[in-house]
Amino acid sequence: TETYRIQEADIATQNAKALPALQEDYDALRRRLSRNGSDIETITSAVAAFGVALPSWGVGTGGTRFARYPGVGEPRHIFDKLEDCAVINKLTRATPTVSLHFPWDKPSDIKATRQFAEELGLGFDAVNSNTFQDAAGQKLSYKYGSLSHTDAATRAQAVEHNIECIELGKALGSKALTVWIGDGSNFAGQQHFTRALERYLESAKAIYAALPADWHMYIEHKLYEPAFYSTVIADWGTNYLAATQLGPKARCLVDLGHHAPNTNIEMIVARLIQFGKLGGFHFNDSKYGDDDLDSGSVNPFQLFLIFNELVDAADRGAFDVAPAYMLDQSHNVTDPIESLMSSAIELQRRYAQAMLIDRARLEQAQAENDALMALETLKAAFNTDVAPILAMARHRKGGAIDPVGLYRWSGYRRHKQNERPATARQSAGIV
Ligand code: LRH
Ligand code: MN
Ligand code: MN
Repeated sequence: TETYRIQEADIATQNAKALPALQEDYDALRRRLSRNGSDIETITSAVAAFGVALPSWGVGTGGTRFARYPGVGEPRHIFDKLEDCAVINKLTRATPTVSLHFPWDKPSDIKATRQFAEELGLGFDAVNSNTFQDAAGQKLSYKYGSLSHTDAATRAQAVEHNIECIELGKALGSKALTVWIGDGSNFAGQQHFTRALERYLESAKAIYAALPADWHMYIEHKLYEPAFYSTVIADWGTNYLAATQLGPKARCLVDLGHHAPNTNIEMIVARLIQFGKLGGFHFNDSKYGDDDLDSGSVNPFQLFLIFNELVDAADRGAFDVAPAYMLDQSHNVTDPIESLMSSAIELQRRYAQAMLIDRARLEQAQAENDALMALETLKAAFNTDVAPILAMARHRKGGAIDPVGLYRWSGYRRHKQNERPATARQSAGIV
């Protein structure tokens, strides 16, 4: 069957209709920003250069442990997933890479996968290992842990899987491995805290030793779930210690949903930057726990404050390596393509606003302990509508001025419904 693709010509036609109004808004914003000494072109170029990796696991409809309600035309395999990721990038021009999760999206044919991605204009960001569930045919179970398991053979199996992920990543052109473990305990006394961390470190060192010279290993901490009493890498402090023990290639990954409620995540970001250990992000948003909601959908100000730290640090030349930006979301009630497009744009929005912050004024307010003026300075940037900058950056790169509008107009999902017939299992709601 024919494969439907949104055409460059479709984008050009739709953009032509939207461009006059955009140009008007952009010019007005240019004048407004220049009154405050900001050059709109500098910000537009920086936004255009911004990229965030898509999670391969995020393009299929997500679910909870209670139910999953798949949509139509869902991706069936890695090739369909890459095809969907390419749509997101084609319309937003903000998501040039994909982060794969193994064994969920383990390609059976690596060469073909890499070639298909290249044809679609996509590259690969960090590969993710999975030792938080048992894979089909696996010898030893991770029910009681993986890298920190009490049983040496189980730990070795988990190490082996991570090394295999590195090998797969090398063949795909990735440059990093993200390690998140579900290891922990559900009952007080179940696990010896110190010994469990010792075992983890020993295993993690074996993985670290297998990293190519130009790779990074991102360690992701998480407060709870699936373990509900303790987790081995529970917080950024433990994460920092582990990354420090491992060496310079090991860095901390901040998943926005992995902290206790009300934690000051932007300050954690600042601390990790200060001590050279910020590896990157899994962007998402949450109200209660690891909700994996769309970035900026619950707490956009927090996202802005995180970008404030990132822009401030970049201005100070504080990064030896740029942090890796990845989305990690679960889309239960929306079309994942729409959610991922608007989430990537949401990151660009907060990034653009963070660049608008009058840093001299902020510094002065801080020096004078003028708390109100400090907040006003941040709010002035946060309250600026930078949508014309984002749309113009997309347009100039060949993306859509209105990505969600164009996507809906294209009927992409309806085309995929025909091209990707639901299997019997899918229609029975089993997958
Ligand atoms: C754990 C996590 C981790 C996994 C992903 C699917 O909660 O954030 O990054 O790899 O979810
Ligand atoms: Mn994550
Ligand atoms: Mn998570």
